[in-house]
Formats: sequence, structure tokens, C-alpha cells
Amino acid sequence: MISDAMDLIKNAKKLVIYSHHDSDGIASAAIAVFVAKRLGLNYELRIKNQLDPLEFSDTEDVYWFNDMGSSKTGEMRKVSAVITDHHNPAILESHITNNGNNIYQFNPHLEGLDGSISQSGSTTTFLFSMNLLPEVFAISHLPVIGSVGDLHDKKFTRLVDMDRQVMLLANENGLVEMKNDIRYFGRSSKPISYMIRFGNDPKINSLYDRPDEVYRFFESLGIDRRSANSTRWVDLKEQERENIINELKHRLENEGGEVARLTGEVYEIKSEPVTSILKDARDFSSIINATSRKSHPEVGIRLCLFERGPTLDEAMQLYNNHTETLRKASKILDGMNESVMGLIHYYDFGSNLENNITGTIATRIITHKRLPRKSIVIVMANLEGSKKISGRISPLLSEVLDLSLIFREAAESVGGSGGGHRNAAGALISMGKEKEFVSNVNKIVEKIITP
Ligand SMILES: [Mn+2]
Repeated sequence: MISDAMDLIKNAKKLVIYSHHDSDGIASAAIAVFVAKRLGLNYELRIKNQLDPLEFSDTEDVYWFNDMGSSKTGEMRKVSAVITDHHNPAILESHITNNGNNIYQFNPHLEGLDGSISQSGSTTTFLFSMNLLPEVFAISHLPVIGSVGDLHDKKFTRLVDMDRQVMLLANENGLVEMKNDIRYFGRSSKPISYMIRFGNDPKINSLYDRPDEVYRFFESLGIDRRSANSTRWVDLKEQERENIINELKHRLENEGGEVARLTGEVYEIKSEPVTSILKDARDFSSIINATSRKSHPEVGIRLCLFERGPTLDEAMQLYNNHTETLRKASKILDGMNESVMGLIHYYDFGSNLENNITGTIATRIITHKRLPRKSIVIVMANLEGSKKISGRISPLLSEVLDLSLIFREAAESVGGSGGGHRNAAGALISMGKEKEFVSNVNKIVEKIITP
């Protein structure tokens, strides 16, 4: 089957690469582009928030869907394609031939793995590409960037399963280095004052979003306000990092926090100098994500493929714009009333939110807002005549609920579509159907969990 899928791509008159608009999708796209270029294929690239099957039905072209596609196979007609994805598949088959389709599907769910922690989209794309082009080893750092971008290191504080296998390969190839260190975001892209202030996994109540307390904390360790605002974690000396970690652990112990989650495996890009903002894989992923959200995914892809100089300048500009967009969205959120139905907390931004960041905002709410331990967050925004919906569930609930299945059912019963992962899902429905959608989600959840 793999060789048939490979032949389909190699013999394509035109290859159309579709990839998802988040960092895992951009890392996947970079791998696919690398492969297509090296094989000398005639290709075109499209980065999408979601797929509209009408866009590619019944053409001569061959499609390669990365980090997307599996949830839409039921709607595809006469499509020749390879899917390398990790979202919950609508059709659990590796070769899909109904409705005139010829689709080869590579997806961890078909192997009995949980795609939301075991194997990212970029890991799936990479594993498939190893067969197509052995030189793809040269970019084995990209699946690591994609996997941490999808938070696959969160549950076990390190990458596991296939993501881990590929990370170890990248390590053997001298591209990625793993370290045991603090797990807060921003090791190479944010000043330590920011990193400690917004570090939330684990949350330290006496410091979290308390800037004055954070400065006092650093002063007690001999780091003044100016240095705290200008020094990044990777700039600190080993001894300084150790002191800070020990002090943070003390605080966590006193507060009854999750001490064990403070440190874990982190991943660094070996070829990046220590001064580089892209040194930490998670920081790298947040920057390529921003390029895509600001409609310039090609900049992120060029970063993935080792371009620097003006490309990096452009990426940083887009990153700053994206940060500003998120800051504004958070402000709107602060002034908004949430609606509650059962375990669901939902927020309808209407046309006050760029519809490609509903997922980002939903993640922010589930991580930063003080919600009950069993919560479902739903964020909506207008998208032309439709509602774009993103959902997230708390870790405790994802043990018992699969949000991708719930969203699919709830959306389909109002004539829309939905899917995604256990803990993070999305839907697209007609405007005006949103109340019905939320109440459908609630009904399905109540059937699974008796409140
Ligand atoms: Mn993904």
C-alpha cells in the first residue's frame, strides 16, 4: 500500500499539497514541500483552516493532505489523494475507494494509537516521506517542532510513542537535543519575567499573572527588574537556572501544586545558536504558527527549511502582529459574558474575532481562566454566513470524553460538520444554529456522564 501511495505522488502530473494552518500543519507542509522539490514534482501549496471538499472534487490533480483530511473523507468524491493526518478519521480504512475515490490514508488512529498524543500530523507526514525520499532525515527536527506545537509533550511531560521515535532519530542525526529543564513556554523567545508570570502548567498561585510578585521573586534571587525583563531563560547560567527551579519548587510544595510538572523534557534545535529566538522547539513552533495565522505561511515554511536573514525578520514582524491580535482578543474576552450550559462554557465573539484564532482563544480560556475541573470551552466567531467553532476540554474530562466525536455528531445534526481530537475539536455550522449546536453537545455529554 505504501508503494502505491508513493507511486501516486511520484507520478502526479500536478501535486496539490494541502496543509493545516497551525504549527503542526506548517511543519508538515515544509516536509511535503522539501520532498516535492527534491523529487522535482510539479506542485502547488495551499494552507487551510479547514477543507472544503467541493474545492478539489473530480479533477486530474493528485492531492496530498497533511495534518488534515481524515475527518473529511466521507464527503470526498472522485479524489486521488494521500492523507498523512492524525485527526480522528471519518472512515477507518487505509485505502478508501468508495464514491470513485482513490485515497491512501496514513493515520495513527488506524494503528490503534491516540493521534492527540502519540503521533502528530508532521510525524505522520515525516514517517510516510521517509519512504519517498531518504534525504528527508535532514529535516527530522520538523516533526519535533510540529509535535510540541500540538502539545503532544504535555500529558507525560515528554514526547511519547511515534513522536518520540522520530525525535530520537532527529537527536541521532544531530538536529535536536533533548534536555531536562523547566517546561514553561518562552525559554528562547521571552524574557524570564514573562515566562514566570504566565507559566501555567503547573500554575504557581503566588506568581501566576502577578507581575509585582514575579519581580520580587527575582530580586530575592539577585536578579533586578531590568535583567528580568531583558534576560531569556537560555541566557541564564546553569547555576542561576537551578536556583530558580529550586525556589519555584519550594513555592509549589507550599501551595500544594504539581511539583513534578515543573520540569520535564524540552527540545532544542542544535543548529540554532543559543542567541536564537528559535532555539527552543516550542518557541520555534509558536513563531511559525504566527506566520500562518497572519496569512504568510510561506514565511514559516521557509524558516522550517533553514532560511534566515530577511525571512526571520519577516517572521518576527508577523509574530508581533499576531501577539497584538491575541492581546486585543483577550481584552474583548475580559469584557464578555460567558454563557453556561451544564459543563459547557461558551463564548460567541460574533464578528469581533479573526475566525482563524478561535482555537487559540479556546486554548487560552481552558488554560488560563479559573473554570471548574470538568469543563468544556466553546468559542465561536462569524465566518461569512457560518459560525466557526472551536472546543477544548479539561484533561480530566478528556479521559472520558472524545470531543471530536461529540462535535461531529452535534454539528451534523444541525447540517454542519465537525471533528478533530479527543481534547481539541472544531465545527462549522450555519449561522443561527449555534444555540442548537451547544444544546446538542450538552445532551450528548449528559448521556455519557450522568451529572
Ligand atoms: Mn496536528
